[in-house]
Amino acid sequence: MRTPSIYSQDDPLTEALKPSENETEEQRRVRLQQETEARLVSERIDEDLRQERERMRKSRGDVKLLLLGQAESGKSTLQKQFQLMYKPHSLDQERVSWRTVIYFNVIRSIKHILSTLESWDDYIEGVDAGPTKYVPAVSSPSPGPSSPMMSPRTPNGISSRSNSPFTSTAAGKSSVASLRRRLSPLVAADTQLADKLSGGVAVSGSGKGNVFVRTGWQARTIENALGRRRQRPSVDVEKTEENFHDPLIEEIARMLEASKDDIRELWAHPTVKGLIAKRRMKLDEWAEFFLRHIPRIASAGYIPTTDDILHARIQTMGVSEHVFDVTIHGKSVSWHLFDVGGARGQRHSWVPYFDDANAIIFVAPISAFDQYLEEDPRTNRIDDSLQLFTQICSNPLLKSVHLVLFLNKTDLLRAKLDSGLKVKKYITSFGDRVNDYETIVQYFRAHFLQVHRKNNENRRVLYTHFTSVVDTKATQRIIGNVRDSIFRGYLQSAALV
Ligand SMILES: Nc1nc2c(ncn2[C@@H]2O[C@H](COP(=O)(O)OP(=O)(O)O)[C@@H](O)[C@H]2O)c(=O)[nH]1
Ligand SMILES: [Mg+2]
Repeated sequence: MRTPSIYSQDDPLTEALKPSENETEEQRRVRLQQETEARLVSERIDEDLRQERERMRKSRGDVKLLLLGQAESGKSTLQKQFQLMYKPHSLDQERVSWRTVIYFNVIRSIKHILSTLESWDDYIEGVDAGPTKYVPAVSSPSPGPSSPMMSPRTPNGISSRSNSPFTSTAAGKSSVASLRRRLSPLVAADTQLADKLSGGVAVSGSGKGNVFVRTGWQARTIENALGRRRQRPSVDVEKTEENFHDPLIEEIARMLEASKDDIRELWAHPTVKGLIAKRRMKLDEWAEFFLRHIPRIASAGYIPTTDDILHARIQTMGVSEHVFDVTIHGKSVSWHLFDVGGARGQRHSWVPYFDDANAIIFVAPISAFDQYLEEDPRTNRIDDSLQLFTQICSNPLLKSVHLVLFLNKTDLLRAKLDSGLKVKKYITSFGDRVNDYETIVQYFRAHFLQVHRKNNENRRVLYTHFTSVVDTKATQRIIGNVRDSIFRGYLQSAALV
């Protein structure tokens, strides 16, 4: 018996699909099976198209929220807080893949400490040879022209023999040398880890030697590892993350466990502590967090906690979209959160998203008054944030967008002030104001408000929050607040339709 529905007189494939005159029973069975499969594929395509049309239709009423700000301002961390609040299970699914990033953060930090110590070794030798040698402050920016908005200052390397942070030079050097030797296999794994995370993609137009990930890297990290394992027929793989084992990551986990005491010793080393205290060694902000927790992170069977994930650092490439269903007053609306790459070379990719954005959260790290852009070491970070904020406020495409400003990293600002840092040293226009937290945050806030006021044709409101987006409880309260204010605007515009 034939199944006529699939054939048509007009269909050019009719001839090809028509059964031959003397079809055997086996041929007929194969043909029918192929026809069924073809029909299923066709139905699946139709269903995908229908869903896409439905998504397009529905998304007209969705909220589109952009997270903007310079690199390292806290955009991706804020995105994780949204995820934690509105889709917590998805963060659980990713938990294992964050281990790769955290190991990478740890190894990069160790590498940085060791290479900084190496330059200080040279310094000590240079001092021994004669006192005139110039010593650059390690990883501090080179002096350059000062910038227009807040008259920031670029620091110079200061050289002084009496400033040497070394307590016991000979003993210190020999213990560092043996730590370096023992930690070298771990440090060497850095390149492989970087390759794994970026999938071998090198990106230009951003900071030096950084590793980027694209949307969905968490799932791909898991799939790649599973894919490799599936090729080995003797291994029975269950596709759950709990059973996910990447050979490279497992090897690094073993090395970390074996090096736990060495890492702890390096981190507690008086030379390292001295260099950090005298600001001759500048570690990434997250480095300190992970090195402090090394006994836990370097233990066998380590699974990242939510706090670890919030502190993990990996640069975003391009724009990644995250969708959440947000319910308020019994009404559920889809929110599309767009997290962007913030380095200068990445900013052009934001523009296509400006057209139909409803809201922006601009994230500006106010702890960064003593820091400079990695992609342009002459530009003070606060000044860059102000310039960027000016561009956002004055962009005609964004003139009716709901605007929220997060003055972020307030916890790090407090820590810097506690350690004796003076804003005036980096931002001359701060002048002789009192160097305390409250005065400083209000001073920075006033500058952002001024930018907004000068670029506010539509007389829109600017909602400002002082934040530390690694603090879950406080951030979730603020997210609730932002949600309410966006919804008020959303309902007003819906009422006008
Ligand atoms: N202590 C502290 N760290 C933060 C804060 N916001 C972000 N970070 C850390 O700063 C690093 C860069 O943040 P990220 O969200 O990746 O910045 P992005 O480049 O803007 O996406 C990460 O290691 C974060 O954990 C904050 O408010 N306080
Ligand atoms: Mg990011």
